[in-house]
Parts: sequence; structure tokens; C-alpha cells
Amino acid sequence: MKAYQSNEIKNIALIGSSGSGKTTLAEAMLFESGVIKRRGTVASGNTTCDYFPVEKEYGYTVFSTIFSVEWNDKKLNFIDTPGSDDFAGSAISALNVTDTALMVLNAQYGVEVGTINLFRYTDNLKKPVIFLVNQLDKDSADYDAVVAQLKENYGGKVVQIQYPVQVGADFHQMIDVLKMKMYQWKPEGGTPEILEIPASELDKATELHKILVEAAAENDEQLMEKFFDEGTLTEDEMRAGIRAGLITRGMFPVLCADAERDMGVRRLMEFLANNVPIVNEMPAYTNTTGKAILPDAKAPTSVFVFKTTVEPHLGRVSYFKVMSGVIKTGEDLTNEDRGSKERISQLFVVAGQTRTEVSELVAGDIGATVKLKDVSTGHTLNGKGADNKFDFIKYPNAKYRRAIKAVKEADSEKLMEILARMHAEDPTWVIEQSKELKQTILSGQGEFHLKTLKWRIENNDKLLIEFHEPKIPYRETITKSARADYRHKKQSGGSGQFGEVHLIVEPYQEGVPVAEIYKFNGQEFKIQARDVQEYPLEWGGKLVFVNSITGGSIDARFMPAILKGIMARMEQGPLTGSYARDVRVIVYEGKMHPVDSNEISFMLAGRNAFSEAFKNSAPKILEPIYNVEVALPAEYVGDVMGDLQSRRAMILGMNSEKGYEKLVAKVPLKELSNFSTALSSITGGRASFTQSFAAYELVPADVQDKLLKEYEAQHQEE
Ligand SMILES: Nc1nc2c(ncn2[C@@H]2O[C@H](COP(=O)(O)OP(=O)(O)OP(=O)(O)O)[C@@H](O)[C@H]2O)c(=O)[nH]1
Ligand SMILES: [Mg+2]
Repeated sequence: MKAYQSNEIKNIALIGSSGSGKTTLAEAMLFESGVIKRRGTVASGNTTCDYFPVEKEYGYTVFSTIFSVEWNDKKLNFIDTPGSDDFAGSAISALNVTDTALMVLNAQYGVEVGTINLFRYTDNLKKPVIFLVNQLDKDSADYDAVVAQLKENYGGKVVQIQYPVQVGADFHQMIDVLKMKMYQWKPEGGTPEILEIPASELDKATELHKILVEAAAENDEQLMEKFFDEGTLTEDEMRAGIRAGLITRGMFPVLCADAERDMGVRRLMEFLANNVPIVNEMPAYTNTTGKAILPDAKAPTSVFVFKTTVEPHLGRVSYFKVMSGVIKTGEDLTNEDRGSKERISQLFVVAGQTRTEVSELVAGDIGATVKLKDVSTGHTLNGKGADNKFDFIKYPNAKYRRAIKAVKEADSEKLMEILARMHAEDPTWVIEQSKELKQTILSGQGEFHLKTLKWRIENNDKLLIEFHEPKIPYRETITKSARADYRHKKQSGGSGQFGEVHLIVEPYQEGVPVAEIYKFNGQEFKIQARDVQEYPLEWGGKLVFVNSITGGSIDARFMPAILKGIMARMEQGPLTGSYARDVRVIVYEGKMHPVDSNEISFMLAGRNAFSEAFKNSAPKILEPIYNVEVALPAEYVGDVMGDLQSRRAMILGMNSEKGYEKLVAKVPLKELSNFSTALSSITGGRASFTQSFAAYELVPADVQDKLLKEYEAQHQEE
């Protein structure tokens, strides 16, 4: 492959709903540009982009795949991404390192929920979007309906570049209103005949051409003037206008294809080579200090690793974008995130598994390297004179969690290594070894997402794993004040143990001072808060420890032991063994023994007094509540609402957005366990949702009873 300069490189993300035809299109582009000699199909599992065994087995894309093609002296770097919401992390990372999104639509279904979600990501990232209406050969394809839907959703900025003369099995001709030509294919597709527009289509083509010229002119003042003077623009001027429109998201061009039969693909690549902005026309990236880093080949070298895979016979492959400067083989770079040195032994331009070695890649380009020692996704490698770090990719929150375990206990350690590696490959697989729950919790984007991971571990690493219902990180707290005392006394031969602690517990509320007098059973307790310590707890909330000892009934040196005893109980709450939070403890009285008192005695006395007081203070269990937002087609709102209500959800609202409905609710984590699966079965996969932690709230009385019983039963067993 020839060496390309920054102004000859275009980076494009292939995005779109699952099944719209991205991988099939990629195959056709690779074939037409001569990278591959035969076109594979998704059904036969021999495409360039779906090369992982799991993808062949399931018949859909799981990992994004990078491929580069040369077209009209431009280098087009594409990233084929999975369309399923379960793999949104890949689409988001691809959008972050490319400059334009090619959004593929299925002409049968038009704008799907997947389209809308993905479009929203392009909006957040301010990336240009080109729509490609694919599968025009399908019998129920309806091109005009798709364009109408696009306009309804994205307004007048949606402008047709092409339209099909016929749709369905007969599809083999389309009119290009930029070129003002008709493209016609033989049944085998590939290179079209380029013909004059037939008389029957001329009126429609002319009308659409006019709309396109005007839309192109609108993005540039000079073009607008020229358009007013002469009533038209040259092809070059139109391109300049389209490019300007893409950059500002002032125009969303629409093109046509039948990727399966390789029709429209060559013209699409020509359009991309001519119109997609080059890297330095797009807004600069900023490093973590906020400094703009231009894709300048003359600046010091910085490359950002956005993807890592582990491949048979090759090991770890790091995919990167050159943020500035030039990366060369034989060079030593510094891993800014680790402080370590890395030798770049080989550089590749890739097309799936096919790799072509190159000696250098310039700013703006995308490539791969192998055998780096300690580099993960998200790291930056710098050459001399650069000290950049980048962290611009924001992955979506996890929304499906399972406890994961090796079937054989002996494999546990190996499993943790594999999981760490899987996380490096896909950062949306999140692994947490929870000390609290005594489980390894794997979180991801959905059931599919986790199933894929299981498939890979079992098939590639030959290690059997199982998923379990994850435990819920409950919390305990108290709702009124209570008092207790406890004497720890032990006489065993030599020196004994003695410690006595009297304390009051009460709910902790920010800003509420300790009272001077507390009353229990008609008896008054005077409090003198001599020392108040606030301890923010690792697991949320606070423990406030008040020393109100007067007259030296307990030596100051024993106070830390009492606190330690209480803290031990906070870590394993008296009700269900969950973490306790938001408690104020006032130690106001006690007794010592001149010989037998020691730290251990006061620790035990403190712990037991606290336990007893806690149990008498109307203790309650708290559960994590999550904010949930569901985007779904209107026809499913009733069913999904019903499903949410059966999950103890509190529905907070419903809004209509363009083309879909949005339900907002608060739902206990416990009830969200299989929500993504239920949602996808209710809506046939046409909905998506996000979840994020909101707060801890009291569980209803019946749930608390059930939890207490479960805990008791479990304890009796142990
Ligand atoms: N008839 C017809 N079938 C197509 C066309 N494009 C893709 N297909 C078929 O549609 C199915 C899905 O295509 P893919 O290329 O896997 O779709 P994708 O967008 O990559 O899907 P994900 O990887 O799940 O996001 C495959 O069976 C393709 O052969 C087309 O233009 N016409
Ligand atoms: Mg695919």
C-alpha cells in the first residue's frame, strides 16, 4: 500500500441497526477495491469482518473490525461495528476515532430504535452522518417511506443523492442526482453501466438535483452567491458544499445500495472518497489537559490505542489512531499511562485478519501493531517531545449483571486472568470482585453481551463457567434512637477481661446536632459531646462517633477499641450482614477494671452494645434503586409499562421524542436482573434502555421480612 498523507485519509464508522447489512457492505467494498478476491457472506461465516468464531456461530458482529481500502487515491479507513445495543460500546469507540458515520438502514424497516440510538451518539459527538438505504432488493423495501421517515426524524437536512428506479427483486438501476446519471447493474452487480437519465425519470431527477444544489449551496456563503448568480453549481462546488454541510451536520446525504448483490457500492466509495471530510477539516481532539492536538504530521508523535484483541498465532494486537506526528517501525515510544517504554517492531494496515506491513503511518491514520508489552485500550503512546494522554471515549454504563464462577473451583484464578484480558478487549465488560457480596460480578450491556463472553471463554479458553443470580448490595440503617449497655467479662485462670460500654444510637442526618438530653423508658440521659468524629464509609453514608464520657469512666485509650468494635458491626450489619450506614453512636458511660480491662474487652463490649441498640432502633434494610430510561416504539408502551410495574418500578414520566417514546422510571436493582431480556422479548429487540444508580431507599415491609427470614435460614444452615 502506498504511503498516504493526512490529507488523503478519511475515517468512517459503519453503524446501523443489527442486520441492516454493514458487514455485507464491508465485504463488497473490500472486494471492489481489490483487497479480497472473493466475497464471503454472513450466512456462511466467511466474511472479512466477522472473523471471530463467536461471530460466525451467531451470525452477527460482536467486535468492531477495522479495514482500509484505497479508492481514487484516497485511503478510506472503515470500522465495521456491531448494530446490537448490547455491543454499543464498540460503536461508540468507533465513532470516537473516526470523522464520519455511515449509517446503514434496512430499506424494509427504515428508521429503527437502533438507528435512533446510534444517531444520538453521533449527535453527542458532533460527527457527520451519511445515510445508506440498503437491502433495496427486498420485496418489502420502501425507499420513499424510508426517506420520509428520515426527514420526519432529522428534518430538511436529509438530502437525497440517489434514488432507486425500482425496488424489490427487480432493483438494478438508480439515479444519481449529483452526477445526473443513471447507474445500472447486471445481476452479478459490481461495476455499473453509467447511462443518461431516461425521459421517464428526468422530471423527478431534475427536481431532486435542484434540491441538492440548493442544499449544498446553503453551507457556504460563496457558493450561495454563485448559486444566486448562475442558478447552479459545478460538481466540484457541490462537493465542497456537501463537505461543508457534513462537517457542521447541516446536511445528511442519503445514498442507496444492495450490498448483498454488490450494487451501489462502487459509487458509494467514490462519494465517500470525494465528500467525506479529511482528518484536519474536523475539530481537533483535546488531550486530558484540555489542549487541542491537531493531526499534524510534523508535530511530535502521539498515538491512542482504542482497541485491543488477542488473536491466534499472533497474541495481542493493538489498534490505534495516530493523533499527531508519524509513527514508524523500530521506534521506541513511551506509554504515558504506564510510564513504560514500548518498541514498535511492526506496523500494519489491516482488513480484518489480513494485515499489510507498512513502515510508517501519519497523523489521522488508523493502524495496528503487535507484541506491545503492557498496553491496554485507552492508553496513549508518545514519541520524543510529546506528553499527551487521551480519554475521550465515554463508554455506556453497564445494565446487566451476573455473578460468574468457574465450574471447577481450581480454575478460579485462571478465570480472573481471562476476565481481565476480556475487559481489555471490550471495556464494557466490567468485572468486580466483590468482597461485600463474596461474588465476582460481571456487568455488561445485556444478556447477549454476557452470553458472547461465556461462549468465548468456553470455546477459546476451554474453561467452563456458570452464571448465577447476583446478590444485591443491601444496606442497613436505623430509623429511631435506642440505648443499650454491655459488659464483657471473662475470668479464666490468670488475667481476665473486662469492659463495659453504655451507648445510644440514632439515625445520622447531616447538620442535626447531638441533643443534650435523651429519654428512654422515662429515664433521662445527659449528653456532653466532648469529641465528634465523622467517618465517611467506603460503601456510602457515614458513621458518626461521639465521645460523651465524663468523669473518666472509660479511659480515652480504650475509645479507639470501642470504635473498632462498632465498625466491625457496621461492616456486617446486625440484620442481614449487609453494610450499615448513617448511624450516630454516642458512648456516654462505662466501667473499667483496674487490672482486667484491655482493648479486646472494649472492642467486644462496644460491638455487642452497638448490635443490641441497633436492633432496638427500628432498623431497616435499604436497597439500591436505579434510574431507568427506556426508548421504545409507541406501540409497546403499554406492555413495557406493565412489565415495569411488576418490577416495583416508580414511573416518573413519559415523553414523545422524534420517532419513539421515552419512559423514565426508578426501579430497584433486584428487579432489574432480567429486564433487558424481557424488554427485548416484549419489543422484538426494538427498544433500548440505560440505567444508572440513583440512591438507596428503604425496602417495603414485606420484602424486609422475606430478607430477614432468608438470612436467618442461611445462618442456621451455616
Ligand atoms: N437481500 C439482501 N440481503 C442483505 C443485504 N445486506 C445484507 N443482507 C443480509 O442481511 C443479513 C444481515 O447482514 P449483516 O451484513 O450481517 O448485517 P450487519 O449490519 O452487519 O448486522 P450486525 O452485525 O448484527 O450489526 C445477512 O444475512 C446478509 O446477507 C442486501 O442489500 N440485500
Ligand atoms: Mg455486522
